[in-house]
Amino acid sequence: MSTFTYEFDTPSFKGKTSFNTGLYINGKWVEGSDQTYIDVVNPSTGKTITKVSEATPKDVDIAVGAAKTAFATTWGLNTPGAARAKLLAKLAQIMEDHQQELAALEALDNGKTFNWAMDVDTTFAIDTIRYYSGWADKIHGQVQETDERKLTYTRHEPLGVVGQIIPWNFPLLMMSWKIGPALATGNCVILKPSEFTPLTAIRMCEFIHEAGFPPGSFNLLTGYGPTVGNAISSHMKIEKVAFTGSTLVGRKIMEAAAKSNLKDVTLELGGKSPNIIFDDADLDQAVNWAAHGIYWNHGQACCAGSRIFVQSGIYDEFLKKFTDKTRSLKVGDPFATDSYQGPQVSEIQYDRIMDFIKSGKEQGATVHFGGERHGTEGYFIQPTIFTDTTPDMKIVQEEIFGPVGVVIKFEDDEDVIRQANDTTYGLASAVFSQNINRALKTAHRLQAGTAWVNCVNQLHSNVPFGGYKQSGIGRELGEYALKNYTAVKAVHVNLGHIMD
Ligand code: TXE
Repeated sequence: MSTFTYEFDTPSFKGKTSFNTGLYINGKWVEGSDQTYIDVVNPSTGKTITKVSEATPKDVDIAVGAAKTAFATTWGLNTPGAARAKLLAKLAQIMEDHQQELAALEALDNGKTFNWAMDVDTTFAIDTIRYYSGWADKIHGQVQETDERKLTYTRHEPLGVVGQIIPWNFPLLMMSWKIGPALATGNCVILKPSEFTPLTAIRMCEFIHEAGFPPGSFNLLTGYGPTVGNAISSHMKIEKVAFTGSTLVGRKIMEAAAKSNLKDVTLELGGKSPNIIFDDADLDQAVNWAAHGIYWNHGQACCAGSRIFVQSGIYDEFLKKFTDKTRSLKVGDPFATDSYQGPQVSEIQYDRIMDFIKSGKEQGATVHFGGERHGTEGYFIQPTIFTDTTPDMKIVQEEIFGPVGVVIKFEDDEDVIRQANDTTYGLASAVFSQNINRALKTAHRLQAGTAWVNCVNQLHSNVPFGGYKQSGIGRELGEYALKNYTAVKAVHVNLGHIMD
């Protein structure tokens, strides 16, 4: 079994990490059954950091077997909620004890800045596990009044073995959003992280092991989508698959689920979120939030406010201030203490974004700022502003998933609501106005699972998150996510109803 050892000697963090890079199945670290490996690349340099085991469909079968045994013996309904709560709380504590190490791994593997990984990814991930620890002993059904000769009640039971497939933009955070509610409700998990960013998930296996989760209750398979991801989605003994990623793959997962055992599916997919700035907004605040909306996490956020609609009366002033703000954001080494933006996650994503920028230019939009590679090494892209767009352009319609925003002028409330809703996506939206009536009316009319008023990118463990339209199915976080991992059983007890 290979070990990954790395000495961080950076301005943000000094310290060492060392852990097994195998698959984690049935409480043990094992090699993939074909003994093949995946290269993990540092996006800041384009160089390979390490190799991790590659799982195969055969390993999915092995993990499902272990998970089913755990569900029938040591986990599921065999473990009281209070015991599950304790394990999750312990896991949160171990994560907190290693928070800097997790943040450093995230910065190394994903390219996000260490500061953001500390303030958002790791803090929020720990919070999410702790939040669901609190739910584990509060999963209860209802008693229904039917007839005095009957007792009727519901139980919210775990589904069994659930598959979870996550992306690379918030590796640890997406893992916590997935495993928190699944383990709290007593399901056994088979998780596949993105092949681009497996390191924090692998490190988490040691924490899960140390916390004392029974073997088979949590299993990690590092591998590729078309092989391992597809084997999970089409497995006959996996009762549910939860996915975060592209709309294209979301469709494939639903199809695989339908063609196999009709497993339950929840999807958190892409977005092209509108960020609406009315002429009565606090302009300086709107500028700062809008920059955060599109540039945060290098634009690699499904809820990124990538279509910035600005009312005509303030358009010129907004654009000037927004450009100044964009210029002030430092792009560079994720471990430098003053970096705001690191590299895009991979060469593939870098190429995809540069192709979008090219298409914007070819279709006649104006590159108002940026639009080029930053530096000569790694996958850095300048924060970019497009203006003079038309609604049919690719950069207006499609998710770019990079630090590229389009600024669009609008005339009045009706005009902007029509344009904002003119998309196949519906994940998030934002409205800036000092007029509360106008702000709330607009928020209510936007077709999106989240509406932010005078802010963007606000997420909390106890607030649901998910999409309208082709941005997904189901809600993560909060009490709502528990529904994704429980089946409702109605129990009817005869207390004296005599059958003649
Ligand atoms: O995502 P994929 P990619 C969007 C974003 C980005 C685009 C492509 O627009 O530019 O998707 O990114 C696994 N069966 N988002 O190609 O492929 C894969 O291994 C089962 C939005 O990297 O969707 C990984 O674990 N699984 C987004 C996961 O799916 C499969 C986050 C996500 O990868 C599979 C990421 C298959 N056939 C990208 N093929 C968000 N909503 O936050 C791949 N996978």
